[in-house]
Amino acid sequence: MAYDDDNIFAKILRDEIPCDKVHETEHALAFRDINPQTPVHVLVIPRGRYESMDDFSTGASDAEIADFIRAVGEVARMMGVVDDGYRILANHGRDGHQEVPHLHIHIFGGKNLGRMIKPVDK
Ligand code: DGP
Repeated sequence: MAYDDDNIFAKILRDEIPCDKVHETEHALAFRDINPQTPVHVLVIPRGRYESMDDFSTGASDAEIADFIRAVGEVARMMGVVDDGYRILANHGRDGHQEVPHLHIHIFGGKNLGRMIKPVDK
């Protein structure tokens, strides 16, 4: 599927809509989620036009991947959640309930997050 240049995170990257920025690097941008699920809820996105981990993992350069992953770790340190713990999560596609078609890693923290995934009916 072609990348949608009108998705909300593409607009944030182009400064067409505002965000509560917490960190930026050459290849990544981090900002607070508009609808936080936990006391700390930050999204880290690559600057490149990648829909999800699928095309990012195949199409991004080593420099983009390294910078992006390092940015995730740096944001967790900046948010002060390393000692108590945090969770990272990236949704892909329909079953993953991905809403915004631009790769984003959620960083959740600031409270006990419970177990990873609720059991669901098969
Ligand atoms: P996902 O289901 O993984 O695609 O989650 C998308 C997240 O993006 C969701 O937690 C809400 C957040 N979000 C959606 N629109 C905006 C926006 O305009 N600004 C910010 N900061 N976050 C947004």
